Amino acid sequence: SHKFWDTQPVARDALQDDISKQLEAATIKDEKKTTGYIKEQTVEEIRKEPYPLPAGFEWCVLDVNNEEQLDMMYNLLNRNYVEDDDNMFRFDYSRDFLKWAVCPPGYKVDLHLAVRAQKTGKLFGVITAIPQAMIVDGVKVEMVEINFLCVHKKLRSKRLAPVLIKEITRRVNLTGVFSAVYTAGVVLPGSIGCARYYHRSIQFKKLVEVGFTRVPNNQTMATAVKLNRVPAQPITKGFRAMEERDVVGAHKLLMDYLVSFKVYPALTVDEFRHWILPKDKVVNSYVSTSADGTVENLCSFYHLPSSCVKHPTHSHIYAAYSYYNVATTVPLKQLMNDCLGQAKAEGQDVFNALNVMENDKFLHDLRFGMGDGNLNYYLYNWHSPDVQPEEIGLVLL
Ligand code: NHW
Ligand code: EN5
Repeated sequence: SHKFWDTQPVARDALQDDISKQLEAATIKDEKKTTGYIKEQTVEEIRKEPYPLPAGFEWCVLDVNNEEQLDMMYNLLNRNYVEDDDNMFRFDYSRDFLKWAVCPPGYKVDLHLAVRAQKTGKLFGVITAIPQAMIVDGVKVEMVEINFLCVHKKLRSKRLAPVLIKEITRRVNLTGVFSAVYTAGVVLPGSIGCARYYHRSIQFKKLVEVGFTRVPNNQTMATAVKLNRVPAQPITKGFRAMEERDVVGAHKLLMDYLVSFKVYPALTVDEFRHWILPKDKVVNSYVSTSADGTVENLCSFYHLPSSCVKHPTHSHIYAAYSYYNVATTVPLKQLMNDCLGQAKAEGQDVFNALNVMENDKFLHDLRFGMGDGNLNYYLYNWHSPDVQPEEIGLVLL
């Protein structure tokens, strides 16, 4: 059982709880609707005072445009954030990445929440929320995306995470938003679907050295290195880095594509511009257009290195993560092979992708292998039918 999650408005196991009971009559008038609030609330009934913290700690917000505060957030995450199952690698989101990730159009500093020691000011916990409208089974809902929940290793298992979650919920509720979306490697109540991580080696030898992958039994290092070569030059005609002049067309291309999924973000042009325009060492995107400039193909990846926790010589693995891709005039496989070449040119050691959207169409043929990690997708206070990975049109950072 879950002492905290059992008190929260998230989908219960269908066996435990009747779906109809979770859908408040006020939201679901149409019997055929499969999606709606689990608990209806108004801003007026939300508590006005912050939740209490254990003695010696206080709430603060992080202004990531202030170098000192950005450093504090960076350091907490760099030392205490997500690791793989064997504690060999730990995500090392860069400072520029963090700024980009938490400051999309409409962000609120108040939702970059942290816990610090009263005396020293040292950070012990963080959680962030950014606004994002989502489409769930055809219904548009104002939500926030939750990310970067982290408690310092020295303060683990003391129930600080539920306090962070309750306080960010309260602050989000005060902005008139009552639902959220998030992903996690761990299984918790409220999951709507589960995706798998796949990995494509780019610097095969290094990945073996750090223990990220191994030489298959039937191969030598030399043959494995050869098999993992990627083309230096893109094959897709007119393939180039995306620019401002492509934004409106690429936005339309992506949104027209995303309608075919059961869960996806309702991106405005400004949000799309923020998330997709190339940013050095943060996000790369590429397009190809017809003669008149119509964007026909789009691919993108973000940069998320991991520190090698124990390795004596290699400090990091540089990983590109597949982001949003749409192919209309070439096979998706070809577009993604070109994308792999760009990731290599950008100095990446590995290209990671989830089996969401149509990624299954290229994973096998482009030599991706299944990783040992899962990614569970969650909704808070929004009922949704379960979704298969290929029905998910959302990639969170
Ligand atoms: S997932 C990455 C989460 N971060 C990490 O894994 C970093 C390394 N780990 C830690 O820092 C991406 C700690 O282990 C954390 C837990 C802080 C994870 N999500 O304080 P206690 C995100 O950021 C539950 C949600 O003693 P701890 C998404 C756990 O089940 N809940 O544990 C974040 C238990 O509850 P239960 C999680 O190890 C989404 C309780 O926490 C969780 O010291 C957040 C134990 O607390 C997780 N990843 O700290 C939800 N991991 O009921 C947002 C554990 O089982 C919800 N727990 O007893 C929406 C809010 C906004 C709504 C707006 C309308
Ligand atoms: C919230 N926005 O476990 C995100 N990564 O597979 C937070 N494994 O890198 C949620 N264990 O399989 C994050 N190599 C959840 C993921 C947490 C990190 C994580 C996994 C994903 C990962 C690697 C390294 C494993 C090291 C030992 C992995 C094998 C790849 C190889 C490719 C070729 C065919 C054989 C397998």
